[in-house]
Amino acid sequence: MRSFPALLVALVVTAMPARAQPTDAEAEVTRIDKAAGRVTLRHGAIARLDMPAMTMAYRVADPKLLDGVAVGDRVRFAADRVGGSYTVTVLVKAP
Ligand SMILES: [Cu+2]
Repeated sequence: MRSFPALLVALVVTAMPARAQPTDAEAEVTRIDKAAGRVTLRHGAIARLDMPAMTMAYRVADPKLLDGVAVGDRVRFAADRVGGSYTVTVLVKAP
């Protein structure tokens, strides 16, 4: 059996879930709108974004971030301002 071409290996590695990335705050998911790529989070203070605790809707950088996440789940997340919209870039279930 032939070994995988290097390009295929590179594609597979790129498609694998990212390693544990730093998160900014813990939150509770209060609403998910997968079609619109939005999630509403009741979150704690986010020092890096100078944002107090609140409930707000975020865009998600990738709809796949919403896979396996349900309303009521405790999550940890990271967000950034992308094109003027607060956007969730990392979303994982809280341990
Ligand atoms: Cu907020």
